[in-house]
Amino acid sequence: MNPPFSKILIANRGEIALRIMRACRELGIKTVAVHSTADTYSKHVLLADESVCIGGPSSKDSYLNILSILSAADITNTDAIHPGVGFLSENVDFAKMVEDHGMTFIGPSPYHIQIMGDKISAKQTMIGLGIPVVPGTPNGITTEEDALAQAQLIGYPILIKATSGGGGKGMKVAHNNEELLLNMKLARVEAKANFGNDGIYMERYLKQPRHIEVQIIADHHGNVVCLGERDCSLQRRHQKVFEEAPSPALSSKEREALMSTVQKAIKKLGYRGVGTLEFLYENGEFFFMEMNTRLQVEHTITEMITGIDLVKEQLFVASGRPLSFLQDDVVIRGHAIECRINAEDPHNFMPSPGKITTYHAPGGLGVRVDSHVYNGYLVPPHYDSLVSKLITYGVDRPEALSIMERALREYVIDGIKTTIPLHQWLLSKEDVQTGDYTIHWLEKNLP
Ligand code: MV4
Repeated sequence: MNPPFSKILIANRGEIALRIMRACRELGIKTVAVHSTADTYSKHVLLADESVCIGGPSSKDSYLNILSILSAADITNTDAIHPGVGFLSENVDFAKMVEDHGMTFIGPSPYHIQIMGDKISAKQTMIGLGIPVVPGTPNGITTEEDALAQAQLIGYPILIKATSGGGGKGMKVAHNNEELLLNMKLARVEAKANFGNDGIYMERYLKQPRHIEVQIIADHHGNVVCLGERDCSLQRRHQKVFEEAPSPALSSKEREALMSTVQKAIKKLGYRGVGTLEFLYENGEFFFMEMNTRLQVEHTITEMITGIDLVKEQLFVASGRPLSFLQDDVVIRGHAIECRINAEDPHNFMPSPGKITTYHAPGGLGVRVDSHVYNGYLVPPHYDSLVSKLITYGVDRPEALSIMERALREYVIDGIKTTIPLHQWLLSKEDVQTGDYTIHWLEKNLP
């Protein structure tokens, strides 16, 4: 098969840059790494065919520096840019500029990134497509009178969210009118400070939901395939810690209904590329919250249970090639778990950058380690602290869990503190072993 591109630039760093590079190598695509001065000895730079230093350690000087990245793509003559996760991956202006420069942006159209970037237009779009959403204000809230009137319709408790938000920033709960008026002001200030936009909206606050997200992939020919769900409820301060697929909370009937609804909706949307729909799930009901228009860190567990290489397929669809499989070809088999291992103190979550003095990764059947670190690697202090994704796959959930316990025990990362002990503690808890947890479990149960 001909490679979908000759050469692509990967506008990212760390494990995800390496993950994308691996798919490129297997497909015969040449790779260009860009890096900051803090990442000169990073594995994604060492393994790329070419590399360009694009700026100083701070992300805004390098991985967020659009002009430097476009210049690097220009001088290396690349066909396409893969934005990875985070950084510029959901930046409409970047996607447009890449295309204006005659290259392919490996992601959805700027139009779809834009619609989903605004949480109100995302919800309205989903309502129009027949997806159930969290009950709330159909538009942003304007005046205090407007807010009070809409709050009566929704009913307390209410959650105030930022229109341009995501990641939980600027969210405030209100239990009554007084709290609503006060928290509206605070939410606006926080939204303005974080997103440069003080738009806010309200939703009914769900008290004990799970976070369940659905993976889709679509090509330029109208084919949309849903690849099942992931349960990402175990989070701390809106940072995912432990993810699993499929969700232990869903029956196969619920899963099939959800997948079919999502598949039909995304087909109507005319979306292309990979994407994830985030839902809250409570008492047997799903409520759409947000859509991520990019590859996600936890895409790996979907790959394990479907056998589909999401990055290769993402490259194929970006090049215009039709998907090589249809919905009926997708078989969800077995169970996969991902533990995110961060360079952090497992007790207080303080970052722990520094030199890795000893490194031994686990292996064996059912173990996958996606990591850019190695013996002697210096974890820089400037970026997020993810150092490794430890993924296990088993025929069923108990097997995936037991392989994870064994793999965590084998894993040696010395010289820095890591969250390996946190995961060992997590796996020892009965609620985790039985799958009985909501989005609040981790923060409530941390020692
Ligand atoms: C909610 C919610 C309860 N009710 N919306 C947090 C991040 C942002 N993307 C949405 N979030 C939430 N939205 C309603 N109407 C609870 C959360 C939430 C949460 C969601 C997923 C995973 C972890 C969470 C932790 C705290 C709050």
